[in-house]
Amino acid sequence: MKIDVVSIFPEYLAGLQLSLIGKAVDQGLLHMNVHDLRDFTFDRHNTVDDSPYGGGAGMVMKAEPWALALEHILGGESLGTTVDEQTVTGNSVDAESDAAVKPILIVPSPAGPVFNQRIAEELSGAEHLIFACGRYEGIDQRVIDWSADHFDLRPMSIGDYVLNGGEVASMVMIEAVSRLIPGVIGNPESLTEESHEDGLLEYPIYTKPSSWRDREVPEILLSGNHGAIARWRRDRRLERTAEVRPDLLAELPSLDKHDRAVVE
Ligand code: 6GU
Repeated sequence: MKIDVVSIFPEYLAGLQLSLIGKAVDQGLLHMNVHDLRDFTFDRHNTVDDSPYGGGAGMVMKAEPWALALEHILGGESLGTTVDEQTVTGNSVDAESDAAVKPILIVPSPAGPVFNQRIAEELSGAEHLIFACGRYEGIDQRVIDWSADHFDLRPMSIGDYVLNGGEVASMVMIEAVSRLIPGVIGNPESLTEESHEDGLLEYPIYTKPSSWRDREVPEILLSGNHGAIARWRRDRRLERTAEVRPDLLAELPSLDKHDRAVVE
């Protein structure tokens, strides 16, 4: 997968070179490029913002630097990307077709639909993601509208609160997406029993010692009875989800009799 990020604070994204994502880049599983929006300005002060038409507080990011930055990224697009190379974008186009697929342009914004694990899974199948990190009050709407002709445009929020810019939100989404790319996480089994993977929160976990400051590990986990352990873990997931995220339970496909007895 190729990921491009455009920001006026490219140093923000340096953290992505650490840990698992940095390793995925080193291994060639992920190609990441961070671009400085100011490199696409030509005045003495590298101006990227101006006051809003119609008045109001704050500043608006100018359209032209964004268009030039995005065109620069498109210029590096390999020709002949085919639909069947981009597997999970939801496009139902004939797999034989070699019509080029538009790169996905994610515009972090508290005004977008809320990012979640389903969207992370969908995006993890894409060939090329671009994150346009806005600052100030946002980006001139005309370059957003223009971009829809060239990109699969995805405004995206990471939750119902306000950040100062799209950088941290982009890092959140990049981490959630890239860890789902095959090979990025060493043991793929660790992806299967996580919170949000199947709509339930995860079960509590323990390691040695079995007794710590008079607190014992639940006895069943020491029993070696794998069936009973699996049932216990599912019960704890159901309990925890019912307690802290009843909204998630409501979205699950119907529970069986045992599951229902646990959450009621
Ligand atoms: Cl994606 N951007 C900003 N600036 N604030 C946010 C957000 C994104 N998601 C929640 N709040």
